[in-house]
Amino acid sequence: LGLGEERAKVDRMFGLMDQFLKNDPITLQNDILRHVEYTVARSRFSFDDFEAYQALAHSVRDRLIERWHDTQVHFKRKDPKRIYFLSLEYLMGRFLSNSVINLGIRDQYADALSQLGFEFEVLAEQEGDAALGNGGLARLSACQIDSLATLDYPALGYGLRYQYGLYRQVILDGYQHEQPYYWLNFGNPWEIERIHVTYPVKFYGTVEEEDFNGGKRQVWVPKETVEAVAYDNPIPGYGTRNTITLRLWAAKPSDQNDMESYNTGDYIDAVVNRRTAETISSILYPDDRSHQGKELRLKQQYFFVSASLQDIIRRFKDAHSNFDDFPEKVALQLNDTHPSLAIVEVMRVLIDEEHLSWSRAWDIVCKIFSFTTHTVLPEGLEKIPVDLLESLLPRHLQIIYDINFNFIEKLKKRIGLDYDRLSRMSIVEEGAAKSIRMANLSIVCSHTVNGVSKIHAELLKTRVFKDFYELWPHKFHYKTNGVTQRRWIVVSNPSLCALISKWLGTEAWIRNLDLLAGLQEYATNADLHQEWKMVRKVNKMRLAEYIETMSGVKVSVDAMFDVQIKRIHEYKRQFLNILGIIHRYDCIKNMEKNDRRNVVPRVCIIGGKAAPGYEIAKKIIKLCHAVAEKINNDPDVDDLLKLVFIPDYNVSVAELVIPGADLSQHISTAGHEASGTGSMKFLMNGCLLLATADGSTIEIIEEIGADNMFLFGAKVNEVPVLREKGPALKVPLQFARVVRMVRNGYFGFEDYFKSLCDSVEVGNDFYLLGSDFESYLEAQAAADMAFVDQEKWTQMSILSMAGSGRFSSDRTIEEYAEKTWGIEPCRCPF
Ligand code: F58
Repeated sequence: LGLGEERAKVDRMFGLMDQFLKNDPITLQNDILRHVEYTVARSRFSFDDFEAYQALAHSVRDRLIERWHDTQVHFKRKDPKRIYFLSLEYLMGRFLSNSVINLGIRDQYADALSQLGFEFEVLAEQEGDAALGNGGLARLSACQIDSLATLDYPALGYGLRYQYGLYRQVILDGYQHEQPYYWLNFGNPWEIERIHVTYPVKFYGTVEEEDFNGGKRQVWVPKETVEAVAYDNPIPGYGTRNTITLRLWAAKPSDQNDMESYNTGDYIDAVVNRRTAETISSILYPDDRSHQGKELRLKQQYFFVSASLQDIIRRFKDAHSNFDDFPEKVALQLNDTHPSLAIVEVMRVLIDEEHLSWSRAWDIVCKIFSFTTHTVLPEGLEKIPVDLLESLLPRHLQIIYDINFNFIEKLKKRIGLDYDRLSRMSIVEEGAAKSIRMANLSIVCSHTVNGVSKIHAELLKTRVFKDFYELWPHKFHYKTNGVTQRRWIVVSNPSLCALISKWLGTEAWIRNLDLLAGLQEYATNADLHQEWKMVRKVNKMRLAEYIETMSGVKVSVDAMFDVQIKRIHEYKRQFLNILGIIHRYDCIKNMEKNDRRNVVPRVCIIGGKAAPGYEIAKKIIKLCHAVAEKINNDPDVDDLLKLVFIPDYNVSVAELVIPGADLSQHISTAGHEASGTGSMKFLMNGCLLLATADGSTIEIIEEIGADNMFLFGAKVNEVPVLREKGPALKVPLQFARVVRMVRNGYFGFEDYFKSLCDSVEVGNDFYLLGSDFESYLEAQAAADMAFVDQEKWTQMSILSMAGSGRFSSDRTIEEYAEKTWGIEPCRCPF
């Protein structure tokens, strides 16, 4: 469009804005009641909280849809280069509060509801979490999608619409049990089913050779087809009209399979078989530790990749006819290796379906993919057994072999016949069970490999992907993770949000977190201190109430709330935390009554899920309960020490716990946590950190200074040296004592805890709990000392929050956009 025409069109749209939904209390109330009556189909004179929530959600959704349509129309007209974010996991949590806050209509809704006799907060509690992921990687995707929308980037997130989200953790007698989380049971008002956006996804079959243009070519003759149906979740940005799409695919049976079945006449079997198609997108793999060489998992990955790419290519072809333009319009981000079959699928589509030459297709592939890895451990890297791939995706296996052949041939020319190195770098791992190394495939075919923190990038370059770094140093980068302040302050801590805006005199920090630094100058201001403590106290009271409801334990809000919430893992060292608590308990027990007056009261809070098959992690949960049982019922310690385990930790539990924490623990063995993002959420809520120099903590130290946190433990480079020492490693007496208490049955269940105790015995203590124990206790003692001086503590707390600006996912996404994806904002004009 010419400039004049553009202007005219925008003016006309402005004129039409009269027709957009209004946000005054009367309109909102009418809308909610209309949805009660016509969408929820309840009488508007009689409906309960859940029905009110459903109606409320639908009225918010209407407003989301308006903006979402405008955004899609705008993107289509502008045709900018888009970023397609491919992730098999998203931990979105609840949508309601986040949506109304990003739309800027939370207060209007709260008013409208109160006039109807409902409280916004109470209705918000009715919503179940969208838990379509395991841990940090999945929550990071959710934060990044919020930033992509807020910063007006032309982005689309793709994922899978699992019917069973992350399992529910139920604790019985202190043991974890997993219950299926069929989260769609109560309907999902936040998604829009696109029955007309469907694509066939094919599996199995054979590769045949056929004549083509006077030569030969390979064609895949697949055997089974499943239909992918799009479910769109509008994601609103904050302070912008832009509302982008999170498109999740669900598997449905395809009519294309049915001809044969009818011929056999076995109608019932045919219909029953159709249902197996749906299993592809039915369940989220619950392991956050290792990759499973299972057929269903591979099917999920390809189903996701194939549907997303058909969608992306269709959109490209709507406006372009030459694939050489593809890299100008499309950037594909691989969130870990889980979607990396996309690389192979693009090659297949371009060569087999679009009839491009190998070299043209390869040229395109090398320009469009960027890959981010979220792990440190070589054993965390995904491998797919060749025999699985051969039966499910035979043509893809051929293409992988061809990519590898070309790569190895080139590599030989660069490095000569160093067979050890060649075999380490090969995409194909030879051996009894041949497999495909998905990380190697991703590195070879991506233009950029990103780590998620500074130290992570160092470890990638010097250890995990050393060979590749030496070959292609230019490919390796890092973008330190961040989290969205919209969810982690504005939604979850409204009173802190109001305080920050008041003291900064602006709400601009919600889109530019660096502005928090403006609070540094008030770090010793007495008025701010008073307001700060009030806010913190209210949040602690809310958390104390929750603890009492969940565990029956009454806790004092004057105690220090000390929190460790994250997936349970040996490397995250929840066991170290529990052994520290046992030590504290033991010390109190052995004190003179008078001395107990000097003890700083603590409420230790632990929460997190263990992967269903991860025995040691499950034992850690049981130990936590066994120790809690003893301590919480011991009149000797009374309010000086309490231990509570918060069951079924998820995003909405985190929203409640984080604002109420005084101290939080991020205590992985150095060199194991790629980044860690929980620490950033605590930091921006003014919680102090007790941490090892691992992952993003190292950069947090750069921002807020070591004086404002409690650091301990071996450094990354010391860890291998300590491990080398093996049985000669020095371990403090207190450590041996507390482990012995567990081993000897002081907390009961000695047989059950035996293997847990064995895992930290000298010579066996891979995660170095013993050698870090002394400095851990020192850091804990320093935290106690600081807590006694409440003014000092408050100052540290303000400085923590004020120094958290760098850890906004907005900063991370801007770095990706500029340095990796080459995309520009594309803002809706009104
Ligand atoms: C996490 N990885 C990292 N993986 O552990 C954490 O340090 C980092 O902050 C976060 O990513 C975001 O970058 C992680 O959560 C998984 O959950 C995988 C899921 C699939 C199986 C293997 C683990």
